[in-house]
Amino acid sequence: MTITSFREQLHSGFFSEYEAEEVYFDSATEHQRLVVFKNPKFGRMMMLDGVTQTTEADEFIYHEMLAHVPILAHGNAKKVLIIGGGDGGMLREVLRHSSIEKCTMVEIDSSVVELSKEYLPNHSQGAFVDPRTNLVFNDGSAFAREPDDLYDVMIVDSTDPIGPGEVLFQDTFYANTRNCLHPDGILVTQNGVPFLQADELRNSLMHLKQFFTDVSCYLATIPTYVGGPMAFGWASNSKSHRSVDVEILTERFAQSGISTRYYSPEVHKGAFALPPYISNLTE
Ligand code: AG3
Repeated sequence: MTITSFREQLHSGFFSEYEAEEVYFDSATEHQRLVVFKNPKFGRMMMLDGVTQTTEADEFIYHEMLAHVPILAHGNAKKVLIIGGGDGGMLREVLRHSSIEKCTMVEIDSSVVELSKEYLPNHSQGAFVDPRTNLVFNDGSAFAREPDDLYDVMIVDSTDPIGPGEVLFQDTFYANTRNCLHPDGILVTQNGVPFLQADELRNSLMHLKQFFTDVSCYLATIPTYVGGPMAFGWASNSKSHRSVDVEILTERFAQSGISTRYYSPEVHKGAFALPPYISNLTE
């Protein structure tokens, strides 16, 4: 009996390979090769151009940490902008805050949204039909040049800097993120696994420092983004957002009424503690 499997192609020199009990979709979209299959450990999972994007089992870690950390650090966010995020998991977590009045999501590949609705419905859990959702199909870098509004929090839920996601790691895009944000807004970005992708983080933060006064990163460990903790870029012109006390976060979190499986005010604070091999990349 042959076992079907998919091998991740992200890093050179070693590979993660996932057994596929069932393959739901495997074809090229207008922008990339998209695969959805079921793995015995991680449940349904999606790969784009040979890179694991999201799995049913561990998506909560990534989505909770990219949504709740900036929203609760801000404390008064009403409008959130997501760049990418086609599976709808980020939209779901953002909209769990009843204080959010509008969430714009800008996805380049409409097939990712359509196929995620069909095969990964637990990611969006109805978020696409929430009246607060403003779904735009466009290139995130083009949108950031002329945004429709000013946002309190901007979340870059992108692929890695290869293929369609590459422009989202470049200087022009980072400069334009300021067009999208209120002066006290917060930008967070998916910035790879620094143990294996050190240059990616170093470059992103270096660019961001030209445009924001407070730039750093925070961490979370997501099992299928292999190689150690993942780094999320953090940029703001308001230093106080990164140093909010745990007591205040606890109050805001309780107020939100949200229950989480990874995020907690203590985890939020701790996520900004960086081991030297990572803090060196932020200097
Ligand atoms: N997109 C981020 C995938 C990054 C994978 N990178 C890596 N393993 N270095 C996730 C989309 C979820 N909404």
